[in-house]
Amino acid sequence: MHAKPLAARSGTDTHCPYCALQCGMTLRRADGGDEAGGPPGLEVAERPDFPVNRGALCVKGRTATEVLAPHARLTRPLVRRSSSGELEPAEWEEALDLVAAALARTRDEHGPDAVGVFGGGGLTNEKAYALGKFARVVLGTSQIDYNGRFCMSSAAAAGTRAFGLDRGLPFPLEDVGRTDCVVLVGSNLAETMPPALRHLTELRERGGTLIVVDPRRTRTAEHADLHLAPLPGTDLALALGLLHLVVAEGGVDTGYIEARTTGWPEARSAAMAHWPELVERVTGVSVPELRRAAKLFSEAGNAMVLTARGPEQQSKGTDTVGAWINLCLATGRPGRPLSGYGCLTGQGNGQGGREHGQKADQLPGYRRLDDPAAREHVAQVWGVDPASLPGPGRSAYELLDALGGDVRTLLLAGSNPVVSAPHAAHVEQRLRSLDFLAVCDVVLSESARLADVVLPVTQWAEETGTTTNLEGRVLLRRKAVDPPAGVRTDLEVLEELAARLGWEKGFPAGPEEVFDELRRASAGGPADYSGISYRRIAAEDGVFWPCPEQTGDDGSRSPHPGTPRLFLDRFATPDGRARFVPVMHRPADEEPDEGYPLRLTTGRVLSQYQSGAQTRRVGALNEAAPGPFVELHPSLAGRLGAGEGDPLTVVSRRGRAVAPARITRGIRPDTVFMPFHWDGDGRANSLTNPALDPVSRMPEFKVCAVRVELAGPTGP
Ligand SMILES: Nc1nc2c(c(=O)[nH]1)N[C@H]1C(S)=C(S)[C@@H](COP(=O)(O)OP(=O)(O)OC[C@H]3O[C@@H](n4cnc5c(=O)[nH]c(N)nc54)[C@H](O)[C@@H]3O)O[C@H]1N2
Ligand SMILES: Nc1nc2c(c(=O)[nH]1)N[C@H]1C(S)=C(S)[C@@H](COP(=O)(O)OP(=O)(O)OC[C@H]3O[C@@H](n4cnc5c(=O)[nH]c(N)nc54)[C@H](O)[C@@H]3O)O[C@H]1N2
Ligand code: SF4
Ligand SMILES: [Mo]
Repeated sequence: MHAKPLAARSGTDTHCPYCALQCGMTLRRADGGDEAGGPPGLEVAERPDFPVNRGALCVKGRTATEVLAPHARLTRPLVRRSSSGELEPAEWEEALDLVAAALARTRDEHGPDAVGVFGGGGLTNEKAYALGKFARVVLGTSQIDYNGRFCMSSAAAAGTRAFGLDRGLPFPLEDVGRTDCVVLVGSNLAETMPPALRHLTELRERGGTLIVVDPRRTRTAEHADLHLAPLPGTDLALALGLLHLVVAEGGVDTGYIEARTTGWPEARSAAMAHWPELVERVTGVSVPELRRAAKLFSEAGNAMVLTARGPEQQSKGTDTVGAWINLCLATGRPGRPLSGYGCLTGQGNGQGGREHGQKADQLPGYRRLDDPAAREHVAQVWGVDPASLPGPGRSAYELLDALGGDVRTLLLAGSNPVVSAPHAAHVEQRLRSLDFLAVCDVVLSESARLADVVLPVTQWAEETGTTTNLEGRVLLRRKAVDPPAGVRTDLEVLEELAARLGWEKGFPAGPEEVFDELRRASAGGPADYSGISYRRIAAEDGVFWPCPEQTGDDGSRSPHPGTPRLFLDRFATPDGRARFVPVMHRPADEEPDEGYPLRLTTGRVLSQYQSGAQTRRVGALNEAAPGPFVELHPSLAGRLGAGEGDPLTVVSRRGRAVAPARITRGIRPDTVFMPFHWDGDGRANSLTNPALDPVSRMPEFKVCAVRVELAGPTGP
């Protein structure tokens, strides 16, 4: 059965299903029907008026409608029947009954904490909110977390520690083009957010300076005035070394420090212990390069540091981001126009997905689950006793690690951990050891293949919902096409399960109705959405949170304008001052040794998205990026006797992976890189280290010790 577009010739304005840029696009009925590559009759058109991408789209966005096509996706529930052991098509009633029965059985036999829920930062705000509420009030479990823990949690923790509030960018992306110096730390946005490159081009055309910090000479680094290539896992030392030099050369903004911060003496002492020569030894970045970077940054009129997964996905990610924030504070950047620190969040709703309660320690509105006032407020919106709400649960990797132990049944929606979790072979085995696994997905992902029941859900263009992009701008994704018969929305699935589990208060399944409840639940919290409505988002092309609902003394309501720029008057700490946190460099959890002499780092390529569950189903994307590879320097390739394309075996303490060599001078000779988008022999996460950051519980995806060998002709 073919999807039927709702869109008229003029089209439906909406946003891309993939990354945190949430590029604006228009979905239109195509005259050519199938020729557009999507479901018959739907094509992606530019939407130049949306300010974030100004019409530009990357290849993933342009081909996104292909995943809507019936052959690419699930259109019927699947059930594993004991007779065959295989997943077989089933009716919705049977599938939902089986899931509800398994959830109830585990809860009754082992207690509510034996039921786990795992969500995703790609889910809309409405879904993330409903999933968190479902876990806390219907199941009564504390065991919920989500893949955002693997994404930006270290930056979130550091931002909260320093500024009292975490919003990816505290300013609109357009400000990046108008500042004077940008330091991009561990972001390859030329591949991961290509339209954002426009803002960097604008910066350089205006005479501004771009500094890129990345162990590889990436497509992004090629645009830089200065490229620093530290050893993976040493950004903390690098940032401290730069701060040392700024202090030594008199670049500190003492007036700002006195007026707007606390804790400088301790942070200063910590930085002064990191001499440039020491930092050169630790990072491999030369003292002259360090000096040049420190000078460019401290002498620029306005300046920004933007971090992404490079420095964050480390077992010291929180302190590492903290060190970059200290550099910004010492030079008087945050809370000043066209200046400051920001994190480039990753997933489509990477920002909103971390605000509304699918995180282990959190209630909607970015409230803390261990805050009595927050519990009181949210319990009142949900119509339950605050004492009935569970406490904080485990972080994502810890939850996956507990599967088959004290967590016996899992509901998974919006993630594919068999490919994307660290130490993936272990995670796969944990998933297999569950009493029951239920997966909601749009495709039969590698994780869904392990399920007892798979529930096929609608996607992106087939449903309405809100996402919050990397700027904290709340956006409306509009429905443009009817879903195929046989799929339901995640919200409908939760409503049905809640009813079967005896929840009598009703579980709203209409997105706007859920959003209205979310607004009330978020009111008064750090991420206050109460003044935002679907109507307003549509009229204003997005509204920045916090946006409280304003009521005058006479009861009259005036709309709050939203908050594009945070911290201009005060920070969100109790005393309004930003906090310096003293941090010291420490090694990676696993440093190279004789048996594992190299560092492996991992990341992304332009044409695949995350675990590849969606993009590996799109022809043009597979042609551009058909499979995994091991990037290595010619000198290392020479030592191994490896030529371009030769199969290499990469071995870590957790496992091995095999992929062809890709030889390039753009990587350090002591480091190899693998993208993580594939399952099977070339799965990068067979190798990665699940060592966790003590504060954010982020795993160390960006550095582990490996050895590399030429794979024999008969394979590993
Ligand atoms: N094409 C594509 N785009 C995406 C995604 C995708 O899967 N594919 N995913 C989206 C998501 S969820 C996210 S989180 C973002 C991620 O966006 P990015 O953070 O830009 O992506 P990565 O490739 O993971 O990492 C960025 C860079 O960090 C470098 N790096 C590795 N180790 C270190 C280190 O120790 N220090 C420093 N400074 N750098 C290091 C890598 O060489 C890499 O070039 O992309 C989003 N956009
Ligand atoms: N080695 C290594 N590993 C990494 C990283 C790295 O840099 N290196 N990066 C980490 C990061 S930053 C991230 S964000 C994770 C991401 O990794 P995953 O969590 O695996 O993310 P996706 O591949 O986007 O998985 C999303 C799944 O949800 C499905 N889906 C999409 N939309 C919906 C929806 O609306 N409802 C439901 N129910 N399902 C939906 C998709 O089809 C897909 O199967 O990977 C992490 N893993
Ligand atoms: S940059 Fe991100 S949001 Fe924009 S089109 Fe590409 S994947 Fe979609
Ligand atoms: Mo991410």
